[in-house]
Amino acid sequence: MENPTPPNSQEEETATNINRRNLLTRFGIAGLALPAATYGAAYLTGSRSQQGASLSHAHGNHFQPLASVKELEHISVEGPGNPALVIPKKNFRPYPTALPPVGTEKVKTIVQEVRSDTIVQVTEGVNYPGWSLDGKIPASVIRVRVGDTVNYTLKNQANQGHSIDFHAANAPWNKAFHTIEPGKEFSISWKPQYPGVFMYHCVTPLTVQHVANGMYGMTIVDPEESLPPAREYAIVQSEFYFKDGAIDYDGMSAGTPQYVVFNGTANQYQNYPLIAKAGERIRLYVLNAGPNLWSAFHAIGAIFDVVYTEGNPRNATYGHQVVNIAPAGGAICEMTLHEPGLYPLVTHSFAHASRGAVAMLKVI
Ligand SMILES: [Cu+2]
Repeated sequence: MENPTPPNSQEEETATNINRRNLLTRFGIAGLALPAATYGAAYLTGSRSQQGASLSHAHGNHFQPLASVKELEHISVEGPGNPALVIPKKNFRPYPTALPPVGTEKVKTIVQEVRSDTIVQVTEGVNYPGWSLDGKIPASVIRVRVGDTVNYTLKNQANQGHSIDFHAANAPWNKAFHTIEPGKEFSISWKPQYPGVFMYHCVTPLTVQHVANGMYGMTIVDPEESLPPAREYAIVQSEFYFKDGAIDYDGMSAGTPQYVVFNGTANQYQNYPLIAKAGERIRLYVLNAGPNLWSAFHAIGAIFDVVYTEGNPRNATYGHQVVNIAPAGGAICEMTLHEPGLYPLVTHSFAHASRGAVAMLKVI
């Protein structure tokens, strides 16, 4: 597959990241890469074999075996997304949607570095001057398990104060989520108690500005006993307020974005569809980072046979045509599709979908 520039222009990208991407590309699985280096080295090294293991590991499930990575070649497709917002394949690399395995370590050590110089390519010719928690927008998926100990450090390399707010943690705001001045760092240790799909973000005032500028990511807390294997993808819906080449602060306050996107870039998965094999279990981890709009998450041509509200398996409901996800809300949406074809994923608030929140799911 092509290996052009990353979706978020990350000039500060480390040699480790670049080498790792080359390695993954060589094995043809760059699209399945753990997005970024914020997990410790233990997460990065061996992730290829762990990925394979996570896809084939049996938990007594009755689902059809999952397709191998090699079968999932990226293919361009025509789709219902606004054609004006579809980025050509040339010089673009989609934000990875596949997930890191949760890992067996009981202690998860995570270090993130705040940046104020993270450019995200929202669509062709629109480069948003964002802020980020780890050099990418959205920030990397953090995946832990109930009962783990999470040792997290935030280093503020930006030129103003920032902070961290883990929705997956029980921690007092005034102690855990206070603003860290430039050049300083802050560490917090917490234990996930509830499984789910949670938001983490900067909470420094004006928070709408810090979130709209890109300071958010998804935390997945796996239950103590893993869910059965599935083709897993992560999707973060969010908004960008950018008009005439400048940040639209009025729109930010009014909640009228120019772009509504999945994983930072409008319609990027039209050229790089998410792939699943007919008959295999598809599990979508969905977070609505907002900061302002609701998501009416829907798969065109498909019904989610089970949805775990907030990503907690105890919140199972069945047969969803649409999933209502509030700003900061999360969900796990599962389905098994038996007929090959295209199943676009959208927010069914079509005014927002037409601003970029369309992803193509291709069943082969
Ligand atoms: Cu911030």
